[in-house]
Amino acid sequence: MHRPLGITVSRHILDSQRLHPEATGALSSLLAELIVAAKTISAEVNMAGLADILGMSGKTNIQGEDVQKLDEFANNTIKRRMARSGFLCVMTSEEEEDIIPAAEGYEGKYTLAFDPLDGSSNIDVNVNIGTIFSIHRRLTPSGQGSKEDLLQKGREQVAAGYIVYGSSTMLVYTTVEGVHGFTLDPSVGEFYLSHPDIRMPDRGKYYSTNEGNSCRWREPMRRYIDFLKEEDKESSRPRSARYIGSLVADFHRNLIAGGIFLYPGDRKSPEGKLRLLYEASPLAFIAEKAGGRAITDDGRSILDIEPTALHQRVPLIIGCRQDVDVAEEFFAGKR
Ligand code: AHM
Ligand code: MG
Repeated sequence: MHRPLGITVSRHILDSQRLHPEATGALSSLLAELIVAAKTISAEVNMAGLADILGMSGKTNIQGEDVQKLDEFANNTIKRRMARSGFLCVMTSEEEEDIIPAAEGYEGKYTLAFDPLDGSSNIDVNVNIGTIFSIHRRLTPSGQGSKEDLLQKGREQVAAGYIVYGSSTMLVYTTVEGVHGFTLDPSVGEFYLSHPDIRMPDRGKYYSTNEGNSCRWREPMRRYIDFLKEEDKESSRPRSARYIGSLVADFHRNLIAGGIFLYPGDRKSPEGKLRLLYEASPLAFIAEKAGGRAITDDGRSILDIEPTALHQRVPLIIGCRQDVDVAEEFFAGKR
């Protein structure tokens, strides 16, 4: 088969680095290590379901290795690889209560917040899941990093991205130079540039929210969703509902095809469900770089929130700019 000469993600990262003569290459190398972890997770995700068949009683596989749950596998893969990458001082993961310091002697100048496998309810049922990451420059001067290094505003991110394990595996990342998407060719084991310079449409076709929670929603959310379902040709309503229940997959669809995702606070969970540091903040960074917006249900910009805890939750409204603007008016009581 003839394969076109594609731009690999490593080539792309190095080319972006060239635009910054002052860059040391540490961020590029960090991303390269993270991408190896992502490919390892992708391979394991593709084997999901076979583990029980190939393994003995689900505990060990035919190589005699322990069969781990996928989210545990993803967490260990990123944590172990990145702790010795030499580019990080500290990490935080959705799967770990405390900070994860870099291995002694391997401390570097960046921090990493990650959700190893997001969309946990979809893991065992062969529906799209993803990995999300957020990178900041450290604040403390040297040695192993601390919580303080991780509790930084989203606006200060130096890079953010996600990997969606879908009908194919895709990586989407941004540094300062726009948002770019890469698709994994599993036969070569390389991510190739497939979606250069992604821009979100100004207005979308879809809305994504868990309507099963509507009995707990506050008034503005109910009214906004009702509004999206009304018929009005000029404003492209009614909108279509699409909800996978994996933030990465729902966000990815809205990024490419256009839409809005909402997980507001409600009567049961005033702060919503999603986590600021490794879910909302990196996706907000990507959304803004692609021309979209991300706010809370009281109109604060997600990227300007000062985090106070590693696993803090935040109400999230994210998507196409005009759609978020209209939602904001509803939540502010202006409509
Ligand atoms: P998780 O981190 O346990 O996977 O939870 C986060 C997920 C998101 O991917 C998704 O947007 C949301 O939870 C779905 O929640 P719900 O099942 O309440 O609709
Ligand atoms: Mg998650």
